[in-house]
Amino acid sequence: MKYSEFFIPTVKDVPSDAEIISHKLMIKSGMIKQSSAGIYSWLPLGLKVLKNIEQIVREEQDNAGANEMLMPTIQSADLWIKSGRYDDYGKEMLRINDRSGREMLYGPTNEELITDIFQTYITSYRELPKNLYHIQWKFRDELRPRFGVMRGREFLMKDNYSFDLNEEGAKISYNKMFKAYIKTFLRMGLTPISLRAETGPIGGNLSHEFQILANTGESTLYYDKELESLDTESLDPDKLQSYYAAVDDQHDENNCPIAKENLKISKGIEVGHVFYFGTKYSEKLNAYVQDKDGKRVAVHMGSYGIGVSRLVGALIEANHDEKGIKWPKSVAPFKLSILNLMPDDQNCNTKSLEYYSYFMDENIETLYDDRICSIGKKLSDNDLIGTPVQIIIGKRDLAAGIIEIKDRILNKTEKIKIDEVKKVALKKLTINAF
Ligand code: 5CA
Repeated sequence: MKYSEFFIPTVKDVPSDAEIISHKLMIKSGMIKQSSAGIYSWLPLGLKVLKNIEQIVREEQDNAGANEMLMPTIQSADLWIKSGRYDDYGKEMLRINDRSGREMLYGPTNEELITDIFQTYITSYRELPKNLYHIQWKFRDELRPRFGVMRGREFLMKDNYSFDLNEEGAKISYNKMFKAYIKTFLRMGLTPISLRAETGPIGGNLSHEFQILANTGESTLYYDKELESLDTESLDPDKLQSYYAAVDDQHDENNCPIAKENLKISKGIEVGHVFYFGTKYSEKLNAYVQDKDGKRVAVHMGSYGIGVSRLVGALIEANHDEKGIKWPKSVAPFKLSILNLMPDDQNCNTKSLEYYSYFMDENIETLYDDRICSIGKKLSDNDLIGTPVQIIIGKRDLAAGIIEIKDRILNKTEKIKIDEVKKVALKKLTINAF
């Protein structure tokens, strides 16, 4: 993509209600525009990141055997009346009447709808277990939408639902998702910390939340330092769940079960939440199957959420400096920027275009900064939007056979010989996943 053809409306000033760094940087870098409180338009750069995150979430769901589908955003009130949550949800639920006066709502989550779909088609234990998910916009009329996309009213969530014959099976499904979540966040270069959690309006008696570490996070986490050094190859959910981890209001210094030298204290942001709630919805919504003995039993269910749009903000909270965003490679909107510092110079143009077509052919998403603007603006814009690897082509260096390569994550620039540029850049783009 040529920068001159791309729509990146970077701005200098941010509105005063942008309190936290990710919100400020998303507005500054032209990723989002607020439409009304807690509701945003995703501009091209923001959408690219959202889609990259969504794709990692999708791949790990698919790897764990979940089936992707798509349920509507607008639901009928009927099922919610049956489950008893139509009243419980209160003002957080956006209620709508259609032209015939039927009560509808903008889904805040999908336990009811999915249970109804399940019970329509599945009647035998032989068809279990099943795990279905979708990535769809949700609406919760939060009292205080704030922190940009981190606590929106409209937000993108991946939510899935597991169906098993009994508690034992449900725990296996729960642990499969647990593992998929850790893998998902590790692939984004994040450090996930899993904690036992309250079930809230979703219900049930087993629940974990997943926080990612970020110095600017809202929660304070106390946890066993082992949780920081996970090996993707040998993840054991039962073992992970046995480590100590607590948020500040659960942690009691005098009753902490682990030694002080093993305890870490860091700030975190909740990005995922998983629940096992037994037969709470299946009984009310008639999701029964026949077991081996021909007996009708209510299925055991779990639900699992990842805040896909919240992750965009959370990733920025975990990866930024005073110049802007430092995207991990796996989610970066562009992996590589080519900065042509002298677009009116024939040599700079020829070299830039050569690299641009080379890296595009290598399937590397590249932003070619061909704009006629000051060198300072070019450097600062590419740092702001956080491209992890940047090739900087200047007239004088080029004449001396030299080109600069910048590693935005380490904030290091090196001058290298022209004939090594492709090799060095490719290496930087492919070593470690992030
Ligand atoms: N039905 C369950 C799991 S599928 C559920 O709704 N769980 S939840 O309420 O904990 O939400 C799941 C995830 O969605 C949260 O961990 C969070 O990352 C994200 N989320 C929740 N509320 C918001 C919000 N207002 N803005 C942005 N993301 C949100």
